[in-house]
Amino acid sequence: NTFVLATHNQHKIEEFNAILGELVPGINVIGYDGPEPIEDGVSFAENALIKARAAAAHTGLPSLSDDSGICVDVLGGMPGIFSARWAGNAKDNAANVQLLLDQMSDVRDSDRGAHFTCHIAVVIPETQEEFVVVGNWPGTIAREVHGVNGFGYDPVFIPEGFEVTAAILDPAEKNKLSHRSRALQALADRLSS
Ligand code: ITT
Repeated sequence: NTFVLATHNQHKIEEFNAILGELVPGINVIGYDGPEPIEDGVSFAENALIKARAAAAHTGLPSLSDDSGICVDVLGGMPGIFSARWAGNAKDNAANVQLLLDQMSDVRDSDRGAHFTCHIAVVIPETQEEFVVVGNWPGTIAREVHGVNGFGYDPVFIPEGFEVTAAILDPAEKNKLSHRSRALQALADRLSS
């Protein structure tokens, strides 16, 4: 029941642990600091598989990965798989968020729809089994940043049914509703069947 989680994003690790602990009792998720593969897939699913396969090959253990991002309707689904490096540099999240706000500055309220997506790949070396589960979280893009919780685009994402951004929500509340929690729910269903 031990899985390697192939991510270098500490926020994802924290959310995985918070969500999975409640969902799949007894599951043990350990970190992975092996080489980072080049994510040159053309879809979230491909990139998730690239990361999980690399961790499985490196460790020989059942491996999980999370490829996620924000897809904005009026931008044809972008930033999408480029979410982590939308402004060119993966380390500069503030620049990514600001660029998105700038691109949306003339977009009216009714056209600001978006969703977060999370694709989780599972690779089990022993059985050569591979699959991908998906979770989406619909909402809209705010006009300015609000809140300090979460990470990434949370300060500009207003989840459907709310009037505040995901970065204002309590982390426990985000973890009940988010794309990551929906994908992990699908994973739990799959693992228990
Ligand atoms: P790993 O590849 O090491 O897992 P990464 O951060 O580079 O980490 P991705 O390529 O999947 O991962 O990029 C995901 C980006 O999408 C992330 O950096 C955020 O900008 C955004 N994102 C994903 N989930 C998010 C969430 O729950 N809240 C806010 N932004 C999120």
